[in-house]
Amino acid sequence: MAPNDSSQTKLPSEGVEGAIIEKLQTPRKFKVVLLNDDFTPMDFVVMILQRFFQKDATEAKQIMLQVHNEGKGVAGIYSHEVAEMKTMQTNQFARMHQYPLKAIMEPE
Ligand code: TYC
Repeated sequence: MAPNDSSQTKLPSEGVEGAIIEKLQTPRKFKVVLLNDDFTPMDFVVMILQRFFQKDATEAKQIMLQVHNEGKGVAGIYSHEVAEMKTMQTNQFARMHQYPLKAIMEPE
């Protein structure tokens, strides 16, 4: 074979190696999950969902009620960087208002 013959070289997207490379390069998504508590007012949670997660009033209320009734609910799904920012904004804003509301990140 000539030194530079690439006819047998697999492209990164081919074969097992390609599948592994593709998997390694796939950016993971993260859920921002709101947790229920007994003290944070419902309207405050709805406001958070509108302000930080761009939900309209109807969807924000649905998500809030799901958290209230089932213990947790997904506020949104984002890249790691964006999910981290929204989680921190939510927790900081809740703390600033002295409510125990907590947001956590979970791999999708
Ligand atoms: N359970 C709260 C109440 O009854 C409302 C609430 C909803 C709190 C969602 C937190 O993430 C939450 N006032």
